[in-house]
Amino acid sequence: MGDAEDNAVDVEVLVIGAGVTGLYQLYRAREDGFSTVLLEAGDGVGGTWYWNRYPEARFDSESYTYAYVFSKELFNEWEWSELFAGQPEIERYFQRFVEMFDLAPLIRFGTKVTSVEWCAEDSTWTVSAADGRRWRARFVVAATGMLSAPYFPDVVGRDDFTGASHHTGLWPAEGVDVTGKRVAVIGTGSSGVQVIPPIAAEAAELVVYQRTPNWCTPLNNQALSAERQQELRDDFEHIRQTLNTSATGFMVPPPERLSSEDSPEERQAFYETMWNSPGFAKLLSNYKDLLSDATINREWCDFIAAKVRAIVADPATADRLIPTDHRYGEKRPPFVTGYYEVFNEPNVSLVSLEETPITAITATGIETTDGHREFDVIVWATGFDYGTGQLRRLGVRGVDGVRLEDHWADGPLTHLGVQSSGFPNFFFPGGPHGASANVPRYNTDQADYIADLLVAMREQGLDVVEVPSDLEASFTAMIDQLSRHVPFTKISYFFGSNIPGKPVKNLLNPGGRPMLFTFIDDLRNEGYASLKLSSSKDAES
Ligand code: N01
Repeated sequence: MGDAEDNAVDVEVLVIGAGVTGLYQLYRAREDGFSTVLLEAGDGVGGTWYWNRYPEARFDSESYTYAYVFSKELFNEWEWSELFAGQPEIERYFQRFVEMFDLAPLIRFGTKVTSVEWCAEDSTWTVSAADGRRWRARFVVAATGMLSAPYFPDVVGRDDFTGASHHTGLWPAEGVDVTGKRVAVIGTGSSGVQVIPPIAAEAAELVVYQRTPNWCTPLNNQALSAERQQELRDDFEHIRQTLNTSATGFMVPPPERLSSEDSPEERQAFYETMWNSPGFAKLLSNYKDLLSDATINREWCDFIAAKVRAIVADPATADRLIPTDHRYGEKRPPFVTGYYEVFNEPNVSLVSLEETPITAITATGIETTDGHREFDVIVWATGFDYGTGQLRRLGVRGVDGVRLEDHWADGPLTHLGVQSSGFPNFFFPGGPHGASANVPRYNTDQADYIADLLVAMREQGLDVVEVPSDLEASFTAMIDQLSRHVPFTKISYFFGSNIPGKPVKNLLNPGGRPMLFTFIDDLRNEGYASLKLSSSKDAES
């Protein structure tokens, strides 16, 4: 690589982001013998589990299905205390991973990347941080996360509020004291419905500002006993095999029955079993035709609605908590613990923003068309600029200075959800056209693909990989084509529709893991011939 007269540090593989994907990519790069460094804006590891440290932030994938499974030693050593672990335990897990594999010397914390610029002369990327440090990297892997650019609605007066104001995705490390305070939570997605019960338990008054409700069902968390821990260890090879190969990346058994195989009474009993099952089982182990048969989906929704009405004492509040704009599975369903129950507490009330929209945030509170209320704390549980949010803000400038955000002006264009044309040697596992599966499983599939590709190139004496534009076009067209048949509808943030002005395009790969595996296998078998591989020495000569 070129001279370091500009004080840039030379490195072969530069990873951005110390979340589940970036840490694994760093590990692979080091194991594969590349010089490598990881730049992280925060002061600790965990990515989404570093930033989302609000009370009761926790997994809704079973803990051991989210964890790394490449290392039996780590799997055996780590004891998850709960089926769905909470944020502090998850953060500790990633710290232990870094410690066990001695990755800390390779991580630069407090390093906010501000630009990533391609230099055609020597086929390297110059990566700059906010404090002026620079690196010159052969390969850049931007593992910046899909839920990492917090979204604040553009509400009049948002900055005028003089009390404490926090987004769930940027929760302060020192916590937020809500004891005896008047608190507003805006937003009732997965984050909102997790943070509402613990706040309700501490606050003098909690007002939940809900735009539209979700189909929430119980998480059904439980402690993992010593016996269960041992069973998991004994079952490691099976767990690893299933998590590495299954379509969903979960251990949850797939659906067994069509709804038509059961009588109406049997279906109600089955729904009760589903209601009492852990996490995503309600989606993944439900009737085979749950998402394809509108009548059955309605029946399951009616079952949930009846549960809500049985839990929530005030019928008008219960009605407001029951969705009317989407069926089950058309948006990513949240899983809850004691959520509906809090609306029976005297200090908790619900405001429907469909009935009385917010008109302004003031210095002292929130004004809706129904009047003004004063608060000490406002919690913004208003979600994220999914998939492309962080990548579009990274200052990526490819061949001829083309900006990634311009290349994606009408929606992301990708190959395998890991590369874009005109951005050689730039990868974004966990970015757009990514996981419709258990996220760490899908993202580490992509990280392995990238790592294997770099090794294969090195073996051939090559070090530059570009995606031909026709390959990117055909992959993106296939995503758009398959998107006509997905359960998630355009009101889901998976289509970007929660962000004003964002192109409404599917940000997931509807073909999921099976399709990803097929593409990767084909590329591997053909020696990556569909990609444009070359040597940086050719560019220099
Ligand atoms: O974000 P969301 P999230 N005025 O976009 C509302 C993962 N996650 O942070 O539905 C008022 O789902 C918006 O209303 P509406 C998980 O993948 C996992 O909660 O658009 N309200 C909605 O209620 C999840 O899906 C866990 O009508 C406004 C909320 O804000 C993803 O993160 C836990 C508004 C945003 O909900 C995102 O969840 C937490 C406005 N202008 C999160 N704009 C686990 O358990 C938006 N809203 C692992």
